[in-house]
Amino acid sequence: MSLADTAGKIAGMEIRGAGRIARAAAEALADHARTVTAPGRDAFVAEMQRAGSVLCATRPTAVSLPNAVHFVLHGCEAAASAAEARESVLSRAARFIADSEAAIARIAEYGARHIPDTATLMTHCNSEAALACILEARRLGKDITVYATEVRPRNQGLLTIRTLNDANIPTRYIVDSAARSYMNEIDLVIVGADAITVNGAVVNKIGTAQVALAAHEARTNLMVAAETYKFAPRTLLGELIPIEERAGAEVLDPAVAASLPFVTIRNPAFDVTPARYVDLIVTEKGAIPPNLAYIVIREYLGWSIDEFQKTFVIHHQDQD
Ligand code: RI2
Repeated sequence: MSLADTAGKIAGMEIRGAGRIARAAAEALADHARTVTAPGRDAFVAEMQRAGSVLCATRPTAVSLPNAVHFVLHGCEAAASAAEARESVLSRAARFIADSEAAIARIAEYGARHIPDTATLMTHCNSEAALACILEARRLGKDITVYATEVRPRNQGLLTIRTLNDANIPTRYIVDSAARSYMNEIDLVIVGADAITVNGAVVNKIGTAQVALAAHEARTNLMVAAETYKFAPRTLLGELIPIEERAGAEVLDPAVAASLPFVTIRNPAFDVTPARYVDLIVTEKGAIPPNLAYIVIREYLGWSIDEFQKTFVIHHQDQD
């Protein structure tokens, strides 16, 4: 698939889910490296960096996207020739994709351990990582029932209930606003993440923060399933994760909207759940409490505060 095709499909959410868009970006960079005809090393590297920027610009919130691009292009600049740079891109893209798939399997294994033998769960949106934990728990013979939300406006809940149904898991499909009404019946909420900040705040599908607040109030635990490449190094010095706002037409028919000149539609795709409402983050390296997010950024993504202080201006904001 061409770079423009992949970028268009990610922007239009034909390819969606933070992990899937990261793998699609890695694959697009590899395809681009195979086909690009830049004259010489410098031109090749510049073209690959341009391609990386095009992909990163498609969806601003999921940090898996820039992390994947950073991983695949890392070392490209140090290559002695265009051929060497191309080889580096191809092998790192293949490694990212394989590692990402292996990470999901590991998260499933670790996450399932935190699901009780008999449990009523709630999930919001359609997270590959969160569902992997639920499916693994079921595979282990646990007695699971899942409440899955609808997820307005894109209805990703439909994808979730199909997957759960195919696994013969009893599922209750509810509108987003019913989350609190059922929370007292829920043993554990499991969601994915598009980004996790250094202070352990979780950026995920719009509505996650409300579900988390309801869970907190009902004393129900909330577990986040997220690969380490969902952690956001740029938040080390206080930089905020941008929240993507999508077209109003996803929420309201444009013809209806046009008849309401005083009404403006707001359609943020994500919200931020503060770390204090998150009990556990399950990564492929193990489960951590949210306040250990910095360790993941330092140990597994290889970013230290020193490196950042050399690169970025220090901000003094906190995302939470
Ligand atoms: P996995 C999705 O974003 C949802 O917010 C989901 O919770 C998150 O990515 C993580 O998904 P969208 O693309 O990577 O539907 O766990 O906006 O699949």
